[in-house]
Amino acid sequence: MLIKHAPNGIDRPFGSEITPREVFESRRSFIKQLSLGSIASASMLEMLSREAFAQNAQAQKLSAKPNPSFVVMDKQTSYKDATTYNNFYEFGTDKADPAQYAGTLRPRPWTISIEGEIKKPLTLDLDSLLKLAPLEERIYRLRCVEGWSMVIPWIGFSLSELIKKVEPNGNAKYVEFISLADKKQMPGVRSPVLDWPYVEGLRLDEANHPLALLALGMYGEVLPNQNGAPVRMVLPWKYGFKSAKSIVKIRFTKDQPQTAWNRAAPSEYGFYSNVNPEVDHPRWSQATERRIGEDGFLTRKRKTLMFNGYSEVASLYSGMDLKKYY
Ligand SMILES: Nc1nc2c(c(=O)[nH]1)N[C@H]1C(S)=C(S)[C@@H](COP(=O)(O)O)O[C@H]1N2
Ligand SMILES: [Mo]
Repeated sequence: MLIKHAPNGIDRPFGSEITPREVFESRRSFIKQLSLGSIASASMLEMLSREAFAQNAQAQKLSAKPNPSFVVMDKQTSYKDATTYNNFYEFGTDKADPAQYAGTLRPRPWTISIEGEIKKPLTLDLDSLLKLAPLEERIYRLRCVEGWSMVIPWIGFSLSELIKKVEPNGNAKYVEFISLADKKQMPGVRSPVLDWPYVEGLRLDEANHPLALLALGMYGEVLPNQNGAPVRMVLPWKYGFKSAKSIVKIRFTKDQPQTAWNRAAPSEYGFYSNVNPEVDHPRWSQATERRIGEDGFLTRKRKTLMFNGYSEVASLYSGMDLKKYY
């Protein structure tokens, strides 16, 4: 890739994996033209690329190999719904706020630091993170604790790939995820709706489950800001709030992390927060859900499945009373 800096001055990663979508598409038509016998040079291609890039600086293609072991057959949620109906309180509490206000987030340059009870603490920039393990596309259901769900083609790799590299020591029992909390980039952080930064956590064995995805993209592109750019977790068997967005720090700890939602309302949001149709939220049932995009007046709700249908995680909780450890 020839472009080193985006026209708007924001640094973006240009690892070989990333190509702006329109550059990619225009390159395809360019190659088609070439095969039809037209003549062009590398500098013409670069001009074409710059022009396409300036038109749509956000949409950068991210290639990934589909992983058939992690695919649900449900119809995918539309890109539009997945990027305009969001929870990201750092940009406001309304579902439409993140799409409207997340433009001020600067996902590049970005660093993520891995620290705590590990033998090899690490600070990674985005390019190093993208190269840490092969990128996979996985189609996951994600269910919000509020009773709606989506089906999204994510791009990333198992968090276990990262855990392996940093070598947790004998004290490491939990993993804490800390999101960016910058008032300058995130207008919602000025409001005391949560005690910032947004913090989430997992037990180390949950974090090592292959389903636990460190996500860098969705729908074939880098993550849109409102979905947690540039790096987030996706934990499909847990309520959506466990999947922290825009992560700047991952910390390995001896003690169970104090998570943002657990601190805000301990009787409503537990540490585990596995999707469980048999354990109601104190203020509403969790037995059914509304699939975003299917919400016509006459549309029936779907039955919520234990662990959101990901029964392979059940052994992580054997012997635990999931009413107590909600
Ligand atoms: N930092 C941060 N991460 C967050 C949230 C948030 O407000 N802040 N909201 C959570 C909730 S409640 C849900 S349902 C999912 C939504 O992810 P999506 O917008 O990509 O569908 O993000 C989760 N991650
Ligand atoms: Mo949520």
